[in-house]
Parts: sequence; C-alpha cells; structure tokens
Amino acid sequence: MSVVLSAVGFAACMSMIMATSATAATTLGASAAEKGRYFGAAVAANKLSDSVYTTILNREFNSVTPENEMKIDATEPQQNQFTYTNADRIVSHARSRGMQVRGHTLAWHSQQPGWMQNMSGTALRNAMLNHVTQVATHFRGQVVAWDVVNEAFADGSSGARRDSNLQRTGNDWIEAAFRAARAADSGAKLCYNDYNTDDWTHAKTQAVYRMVQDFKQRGVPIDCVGLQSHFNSGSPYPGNYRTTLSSFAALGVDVQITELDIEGASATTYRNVVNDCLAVSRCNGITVWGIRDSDSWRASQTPLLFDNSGNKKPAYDAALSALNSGNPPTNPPTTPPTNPPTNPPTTPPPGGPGSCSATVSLNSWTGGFVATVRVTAGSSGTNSWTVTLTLPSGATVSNAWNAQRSGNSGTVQWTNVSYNGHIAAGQSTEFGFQGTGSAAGMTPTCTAT
Ligand code: G2I
Repeated sequence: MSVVLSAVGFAACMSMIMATSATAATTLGASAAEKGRYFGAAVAANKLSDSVYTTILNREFNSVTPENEMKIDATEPQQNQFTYTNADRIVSHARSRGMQVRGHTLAWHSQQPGWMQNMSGTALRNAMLNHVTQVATHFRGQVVAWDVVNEAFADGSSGARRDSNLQRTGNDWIEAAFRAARAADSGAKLCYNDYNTDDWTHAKTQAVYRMVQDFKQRGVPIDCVGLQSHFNSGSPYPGNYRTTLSSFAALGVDVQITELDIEGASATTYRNVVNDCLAVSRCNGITVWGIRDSDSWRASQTPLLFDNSGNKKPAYDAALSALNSGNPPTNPPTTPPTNPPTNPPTTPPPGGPGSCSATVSLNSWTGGFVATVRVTAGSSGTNSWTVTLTLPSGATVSNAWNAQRSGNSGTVQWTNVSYNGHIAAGQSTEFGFQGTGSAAGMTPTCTAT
C-alpha cells in the first residue's frame, strides 16, 4: 500500500514539476508579458545589421527604446528640418515583430543641435514646443510612451531644477512640453524621466515627486515617471527602491524602469530590481540600456545581461527566474497561492456578502493591451465576487490571470479564483488580462456574494 501511495505521490509530484517547467517562459519578454509587463532594450540603428545583436533582440525583448535616434539633434538637425530615417528603422524593426516602442526623448538640455543650443527666451520656448509637436505627431500611434522631458532636475541636495537654456525660458517649460505632447498624440503615455531618482530619501527624488504630485493636482497631463536606474558604485541600488516605485505609483502614474544597467551586473541586484517592479502593480516595465556589455555606454563596467559575445550572464538567469516566479501567476495558475490555508476553514470566513467596486487601468499599444482590474471590498468584505466588463467590438482576450472568465469578447464575466474571493473590508485584490484590439473605455461593475 505504501508503495502504491509513493508511486501516486511521485507521479503527482512529477506532473507538477512538468506542468511548471512546461509553462515557464524562456525569454525575458515572454515572461514579462505573462505578468502584464514589458521587458525592453535600448537599441542603436547602426547595430541592426549585426546578426548576433538582432538575434538576441528579436528573441528576448518585447519593447524597444531608440538609444539616440529620437533625440533632438537626431530628429531636427537644422531648425524645422526633421529627419526620421534611423528612428523609423528602429520603430519598423520593433513593430513588425510585435515589440512596443518607448520614445526617448522630446525635450532635454543635452544632445541639442547647435541651432538650439544658441537659442534662448521665447524663440527657444517656441522652437522646443514645435519640436515636441512635430516629433510626437510623426510617431503618433507607433510609440506607447514618450519621455517628454528628460533630466530636468539638479543633482545634490538642492532639490532645484537643473539650470539650462530650457529652464531659463521659465519654470513652466516642463508642463508646456507635456501639454504640447498630449495635444500631438493623445494615445501615448507621457513620462517624466530622470536619473539619481531611485533612492526615496534623496532630495532629487523628492523634488521630482513633488512636481508630479503638483502636475496631477493641477491636471497637467502626465501619465508616468521613468527611473533611469543607472546603478554603479557611486550611485548604487538603494534598499528603499521599492518604496520609491510604490510612492510614485501612489500619485496615480505608471512607473517604468527606463535605462537599467548595473555596474558588474550583480545577479542579486538584477533580481531585486525585477522583484521590486513586480511588487508594484503600476510598474509596467523594465528597459535595459543596451543588449551586450559591448553595446553599453559604460562598456567597461560590464553592466548588462549579455556578454560581449552575446552569451547570457548570471544576471540574465536571475532576471528571468525572478520574472517567472513573480506575480501575478499565469492563467491557469501553475503554482498554488503563496499562503494557501493548510486546512479548509470549518466555518465560513467573517464578512460578506457585501458590496464591491472595480476599476480598470490599461496599458495599451497599437493592436493590443493589458488590463489590470482592481477589486475593492466594501465595508463588510466579500466571500466571492464577479466583475462584469464589456469589451469594445473587435477586442479579444487572449490570456488572463487571477480570475476565471466566461468568454473572450463582448460582455465578459470575471469571477474570483480560490485564493482571492475573500477580501477583507476596504481591502483590494487585482486580476488582469491581455488581449488584442483596443479596450479603451471599459466600465467595470462588481457584485459581491
Ligand atoms: O548617458 C546615458 C544615458 C543617460 N540618460 C539619457 C540617455 O539618453 C543617455 O544615453 C546615452 C547614450 O547611451 C549614448 O550613446 O546618451 C549619450 C549622449 O548623452 C550617448 O552618447 C552619444 C555620444 O556622446 C556621441 O558622441 C555619439 O555620437 O552617442 C552618440 C551616438 O553614438
């Protein structure tokens, strides 16, 4: 009898192992997509003819940021003469392979063409706004998120704006740039992007936080904050990084890790960064600033996930396994919830049936989207819940996590799975789904039982 039981136990165990290994994603992009996120790389147009480079790019990443090709000196080398050849090459390489594109960057004190460096006052303000308008219009519908303004705050303890010709046109230059970008491309997420804003206690981080808070309060159109996260011995990964991510997210913006590289490529630090992003539902993606170490602006620091020959480094394995073991689980969940009850409760949990509410946040790109639905219990909590959502015509759900669904288009009912039906009073849980088409404008209703 014990032999039979062991055999059954062994078979059950093996099938769990096989189920897990059969479904674990094997690339960064695929794994991130299962978590409703992207994993991207900065790409240089002149490397698209290098087959080692493009093999890794095409296999591993589902988001691309042009490293230099969308900057002001590249796109407007002479005033009012716009050149998009190299940027368009990257965009077309990415989008033809289903990768999304982050635009970088519309307004910046650096990499200005000579004509702009020599400008000031109203002429510069108007030239900057014209640049934002023209470039955002050219890439409308192709770029998921824009770094509208880059690196506008000073380093050190002042918390002040960085002095620059743009800053000298008036303190409102940043919000003017965001308004121009929104007017030109209402579909792109508009981000403020900076470095040395990773440590929550730093004056620069706090200053950017206050600006974003002010923009949200006054209705300036901002959707996201980019943390460049160039970590090295002088500016190391801080232990409070997750607090920084979640604090920005709590302002009602997405958070994106936009230019990640880590001196020495510590596997532990890469794992920590991935885990921190996965722990914050509005952290919607990570971009590494280059593919191989030799592609890095800091090549001698060997800060990336692939070595000079294109081999995966230990940091790659750490990042992938952190992505694969992160939340939310894929659909259907292949691993049990982290804290399943060891024995079924003998009496129903307190609370419920009560009321609940639901909100949807969307991460959209041309032809697709990821929706995150937050279910919040009313004052008596829930034992189970159902959310009803009507997708616009043409939108289809391709996969989902943390909820069961009744169909994949039109009006879809989502019900809790075993481990997230019980929500204590005032608390929340999240489920998500990925699909094709456009899911804009969905209004969820929630019923608690
Ligand atoms: O400096 C690292 C990054 C910091 N945040 C903003 C990013 O846009 C910035 O990227 C780097 C690129 O990785 C470099 O590739 O920006 C640098 C310029 O600020 C880029 O370097 C420039 C060189 O300075 C130029 O001499 C060169 O012509 O790259 C150009 C294209 O290869």
